[in-house]
Amino acid sequence: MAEYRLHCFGESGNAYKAALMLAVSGADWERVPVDYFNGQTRTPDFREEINAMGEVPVLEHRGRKLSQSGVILTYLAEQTGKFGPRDDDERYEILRWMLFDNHKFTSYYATLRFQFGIQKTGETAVTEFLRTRALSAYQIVEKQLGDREFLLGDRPTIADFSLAGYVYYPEETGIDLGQFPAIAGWKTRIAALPGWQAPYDLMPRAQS
Ligand SMILES: N[C@@H](CCC(=O)N[C@@H](CS)C(=O)NCC(=O)O)C(=O)O
Repeated sequence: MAEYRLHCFGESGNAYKAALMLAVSGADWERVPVDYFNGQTRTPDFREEINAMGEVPVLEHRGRKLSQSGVILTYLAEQTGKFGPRDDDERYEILRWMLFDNHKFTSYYATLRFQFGIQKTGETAVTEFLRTRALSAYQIVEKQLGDREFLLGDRPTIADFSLAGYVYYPEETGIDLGQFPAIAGWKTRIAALPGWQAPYDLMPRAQS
């Protein structure tokens, strides 16, 4: 058995955050596929045995079961000694960006992509609202990356992997990403890290 086991499915960008960290830090890990589209995360078994919150990612390591991508990224940085903070200021800065990501950058964009790009709802009042909120979060990240290679400066950290969760997915959101050149450059720099792979190459798709 591999050292780390990640419960995941390909369409989950939150799981991709953890998978990406495992990949670029060269960890020994394996995927445990979760059948999200047939309701596995909503079953009593999953909630009792894997995660009471009914979500992926879940990371298993040496008897621990961890959920929430921010917790998993923090844990992996500590375990591997890679991509973590170098001092307290960086620790708070990483936490700040990961909280912003979970609340605004990932959540609106991921929900928009799920509705518009996967469920194919077409344009609705909800997708319009989500796109407005996602665009606002993208503009904030665009500004942050305007004079930096990565979120904290000249080296990648787990904050970058958190915000990178959904940016490589191909599904349509109705957002023209061409208006965010700094984010495009940042994506290219992350994709150049040894071990980087795109989401559907790193994790099995739940939907065929
Ligand atoms: N804040 C959580 C979000 C996790 C999350 O939303 N996971 C989704 C997949 S991307 C999920 O498993 N949803 C299951 C469900 O809603 O039934 C994290 O960062 O890990």
